[in-house]
Amino acid sequence: MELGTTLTRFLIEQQRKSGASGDFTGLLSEIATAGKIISREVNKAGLIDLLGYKGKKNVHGEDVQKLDDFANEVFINTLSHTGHLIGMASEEMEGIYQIPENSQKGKYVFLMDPLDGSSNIDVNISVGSIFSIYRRKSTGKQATMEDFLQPGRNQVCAGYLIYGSSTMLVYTTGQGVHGFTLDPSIGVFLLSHEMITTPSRGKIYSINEAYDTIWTENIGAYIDQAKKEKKTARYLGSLVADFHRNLLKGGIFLYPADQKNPEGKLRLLYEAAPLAFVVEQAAGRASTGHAPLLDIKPKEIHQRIPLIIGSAEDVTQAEKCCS
Ligand code: AHM
Ligand code: MG
Repeated sequence: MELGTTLTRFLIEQQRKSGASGDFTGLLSEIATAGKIISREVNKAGLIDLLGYKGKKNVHGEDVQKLDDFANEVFINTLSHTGHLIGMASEEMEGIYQIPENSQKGKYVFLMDPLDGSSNIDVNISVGSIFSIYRRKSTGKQATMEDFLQPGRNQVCAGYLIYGSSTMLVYTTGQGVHGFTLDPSIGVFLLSHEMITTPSRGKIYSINEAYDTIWTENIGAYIDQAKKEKKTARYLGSLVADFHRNLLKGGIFLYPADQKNPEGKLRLLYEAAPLAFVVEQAAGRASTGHAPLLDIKPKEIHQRIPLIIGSAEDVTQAEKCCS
């Protein structure tokens, strides 16, 4: 479709072509709305001392929410009334959020990391929101754990918003990966990247090398190979930004297990699985080092997992160092 097409028109066209019910059109439109609201607040974060964030008081002496709590609430308020969801889960909430009694319910569950990398906001580094949608398994009046504890392979939609030098929405419903850039002058997402494919081999490796003495896998062997191949290191410590750059340019991102975090640091359901679905749809790969990430059946909603993700050949090479 023509670059510059609005997200709304793109979604309607996709719905028409696939004969779908319109659930995703509704959900993705509201995800885009949430993204615009969060983007607006993230952009104001430089005024931190004036407006006061992070649970502090603002200049008017009012309590102000942390931005990640704010983002969480924005997604809940925006999506819980769409009629498409039965429940939600978030990195910011301990348990499941049930769609309220008085709201219409639907057949999907929504999972999110509402504001990943939020410690980077104060220093003006890009951050993002990651989301994932599954069809529910249970049939009762409320969502159950079973609805959320599904392998990533069952995702029906996943993506992220990146709040960077521009704000972008990148998503997949299993028919390729599409990217939209927010035109702030009209407040509309426009198609900027249709059918993203990631190079099969990249120049970039992204890892927090400060932990090399405590990695539990032989990731060091892979990093040595990467250096011999004259790859270059890029690591922001903001997953969405590191992932997005590597997706477009080609590269590999690794957050392995270490002695401090024997399961790794990143969350399977809110971070790893959604990005794994995106990367596979873009012809890349995602792995735990031992198994395809999307095959992992979660045991609990906040489970952590080691993540190796990016260009297909690079991920395969890194996996060999774990075997
Ligand atoms: P968060 O969910 O507390 O924001 O932490 C996740 C972030 C990711 O964005 C990033 O990839 C990772 O933590 C960086 O961790 P480290 O500082 O250990 O390298
Ligand atoms: Mg996070």
